[in-house]
Amino acid sequence: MSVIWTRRGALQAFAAGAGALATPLSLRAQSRASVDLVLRITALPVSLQMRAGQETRGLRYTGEVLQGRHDAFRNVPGNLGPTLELWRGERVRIQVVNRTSEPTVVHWHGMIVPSAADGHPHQAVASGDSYTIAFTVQNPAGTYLYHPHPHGLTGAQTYRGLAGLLIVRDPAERAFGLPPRENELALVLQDRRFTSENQLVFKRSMMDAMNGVLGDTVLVNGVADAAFKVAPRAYRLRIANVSNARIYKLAWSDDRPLRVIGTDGGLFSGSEGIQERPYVTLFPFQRVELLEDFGARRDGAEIALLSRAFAELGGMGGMMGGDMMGSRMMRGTMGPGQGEALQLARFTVSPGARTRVEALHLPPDAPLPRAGRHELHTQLAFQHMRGFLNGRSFDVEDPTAVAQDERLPARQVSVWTFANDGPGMAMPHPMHVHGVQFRILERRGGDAPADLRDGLVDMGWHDTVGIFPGERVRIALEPKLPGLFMYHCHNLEHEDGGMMRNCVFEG
Ligand SMILES: [Cu+2]
Repeated sequence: MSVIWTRRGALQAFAAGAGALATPLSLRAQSRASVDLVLRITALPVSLQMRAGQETRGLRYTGEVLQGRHDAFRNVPGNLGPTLELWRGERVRIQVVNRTSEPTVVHWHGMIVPSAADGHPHQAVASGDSYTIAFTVQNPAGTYLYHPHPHGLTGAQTYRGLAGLLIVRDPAERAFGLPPRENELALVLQDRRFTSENQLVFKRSMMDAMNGVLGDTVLVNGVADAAFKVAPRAYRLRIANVSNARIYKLAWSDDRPLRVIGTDGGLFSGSEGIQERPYVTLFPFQRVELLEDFGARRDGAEIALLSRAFAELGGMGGMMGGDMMGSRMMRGTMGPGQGEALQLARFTVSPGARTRVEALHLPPDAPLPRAGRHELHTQLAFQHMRGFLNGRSFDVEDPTAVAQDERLPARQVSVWTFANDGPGMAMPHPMHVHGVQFRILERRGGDAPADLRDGLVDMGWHDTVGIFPGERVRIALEPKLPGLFMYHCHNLEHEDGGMMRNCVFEG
């Protein structure tokens, strides 16, 4: 007997169970052979309009629905993969087709998926090949990503256009008082450098390999000079930093504070509430969700989302003076620097009737692990153009190698300390752990820079945490699925430079 799993059925199951896997066991057993969605994602070369003038050559993901909901993919205008929208509890099968000229593999960033589906570099397939993975969507509603993860090629492939948003939705969100779908905007931020013929400029100097590749043009959803017309209403803004190395200091041009309602792993709980920040510090591959009331501005108002200037953070810029002078000097000789002021997107408020902004009713608190019996400690270092985690780099000869201090139990809370105090060059490192969402317990030592500190959003659930030079950050994590996963710096040039290791969740 086959069970037909309709959206309506899923909604009822959620209403009754309020959990990710509310399907009764018997039903799950009966329907094991079937899936809700069968998708195909193809990575391929493209040539398209990314800014005024000539077309730009790059790469891109395309998406097709082979079976199930036809609204699973939403196309994005520029050089960015389609947005994949999944419902919590859906069982998904995805065929990944590699039509690029290099090996590649897709990682489902922030998603709790089995090790076999995670997109580890050793799972990369050659040009012309394909592979298929399957998972059940366990994550809470939130803003996640998919992007390539072949060792040594992640930076170049992502830079050339292989990346996309993955939005998880949950019927339970309807009770939260969030803006409706038509008042929701996703903004994927990527900085790029172009030649005068509009071609992408990737790594071209030692500086790029050390600091990570930075651009002077910010693409939003794959296009330059992004502009949006918005209604005078409250919007849910999902902002994802999908830049190889750039840290953004997000702010509104009219200096209104940012109202943060969620992070990498979804929405805040009721007691965390709305967090107001004068600006938000967003490291590579972190996401943040904002509740922005454009109705608080006058009709026709023009405002911009900016990245404000901040001082260089160690690295080569820091060595050359660590000030704006040094940064400007570098720009002239070596390309754009970290911490430069940039305009990201413009918003024009359409005239119209203001509606009262609904009060938010965020979900109850998720249990917050504060301590774990198992402790891990990893020292971060960047030296001689390579990244190190406890003195080790990713081992290309033995890509599934795991050391004793990289093993932790599944289904138990562990506390993992990342200490950015290793030998070599002092620089910030956004650390990412696959297969989990974690809590940030504390930051100690090496104060976060004064001009970025107030923009840190450390509450909520995260899969990537920015760690400043000299800092020790402790996180608590409770892996749900056992198996081989990874942890690494998400500055893509650091990751490709070996600052990546395996970890095993045992159980
Ligand atoms: Cu790094």
